[in-house]
Amino acid sequence: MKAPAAGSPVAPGEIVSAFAIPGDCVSIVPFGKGHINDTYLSRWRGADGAGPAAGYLHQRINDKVFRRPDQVMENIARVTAHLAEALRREGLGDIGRRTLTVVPARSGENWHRDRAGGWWRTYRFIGGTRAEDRVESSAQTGLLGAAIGGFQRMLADLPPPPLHETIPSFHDMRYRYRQLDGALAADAAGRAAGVGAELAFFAANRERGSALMEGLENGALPARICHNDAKLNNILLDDATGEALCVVDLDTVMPGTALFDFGDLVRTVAATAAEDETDLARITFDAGQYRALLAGYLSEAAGFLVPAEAALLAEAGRNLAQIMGLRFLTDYLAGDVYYKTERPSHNLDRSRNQIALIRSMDAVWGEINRITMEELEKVGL
Ligand code: ADP
Ligand code: GN1
Ligand code: MG
Repeated sequence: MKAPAAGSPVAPGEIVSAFAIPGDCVSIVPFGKGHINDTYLSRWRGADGAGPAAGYLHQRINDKVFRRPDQVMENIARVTAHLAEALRREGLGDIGRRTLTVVPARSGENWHRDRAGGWWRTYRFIGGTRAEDRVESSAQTGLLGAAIGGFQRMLADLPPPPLHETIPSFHDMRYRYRQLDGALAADAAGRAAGVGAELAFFAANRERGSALMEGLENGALPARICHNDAKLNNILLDDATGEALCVVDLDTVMPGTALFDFGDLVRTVAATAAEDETDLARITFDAGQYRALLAGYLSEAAGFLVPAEAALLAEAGRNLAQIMGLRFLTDYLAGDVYYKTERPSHNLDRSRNQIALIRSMDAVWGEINRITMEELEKVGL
């Protein structure tokens, strides 16, 4: 077989046999809407050809984003084993659908490198589920909060050593502002002239965005293992019940503040439109959803949150929306080098969307605080 040209990616069909999967591969198709990795679903039939074909999910890990994919996989192997053990202890059935299962490569590693140097991993595909960009019903919302609260709770006793920091300074607002400054100065895609209003918004809000990181740095907020990408479409919903079933996309599980995860949930679940909705009039903050989400989160997290964390719960959603808005704008200025995009304005649309959401939260800030106090009081915090 001819070696691929430098930089050209190896197709998934070529790597699936490197993983310890029984039977014959009958199909491979691109899958999902993640912004970072290349994801494929394969189907396999056993030797007798009987029964439904088993599914596996293969991902080419984005090694521009994750500089040490081996460390990412070391983290994920530890985290998934620990979660499976915790779920077993809690007597929950169907563990293989409630947490990811890594399928090792035949080499014994939990990753495989292709002949072009690409990094691959495989999970069991969790069938009968879907990932959504918008919450479907308020009945779902509390369970989404509980899924992330439970994820944090179950990982609180992960034994040492600490997890690798797979992306340094990931939610550090000041670092994200410096990246925006750099992208603006370079103006690599010649787009700076068109983003004056967005730059003005972020400049005006530069200071208030630092509360979470400052709390982590001065020790007021405890460092906990958290997901760090706890948005709605990283939680699989059960097709049969619509309930939150499994938290996926574990690449960024590492120490942070629990508020990063709650904030990511708030900006994606309590928003009335998807993250890339372009009709800004449709993007508002839904206070009822926020209350249900918070109540669900607290049903798991009230037992471990300290008062300093409780005091910043209301701030978390605004904060994470600000980080995302900044990062989308930075990538737009840089020429769409980080996130996957479907149109030239996609990152700008996403940034404007997050700004609209922050504005909508600001408009009901008093109500957000009141709801937060009421829900905290109910759980004695
Ligand atoms: P990215 O890092 O690019 O966002 P994800 O790990 O989030 O990639 O995977 C992309 C999508 O694939 C997820 O949003 C989810 O819809 C789906 N997915 C991920 N892992 C599984 C799995 N084991 N079973 C079923 N669906 C999955
Ligand atoms: C990326 O991989 P995905 O699509 O689940 C990003 C998150 C952003 C998110 C915005 C490693 O998440 O930080 O919040 O896009 N992940 C990484 O949708 O940068
Ligand atoms: Mg994802």
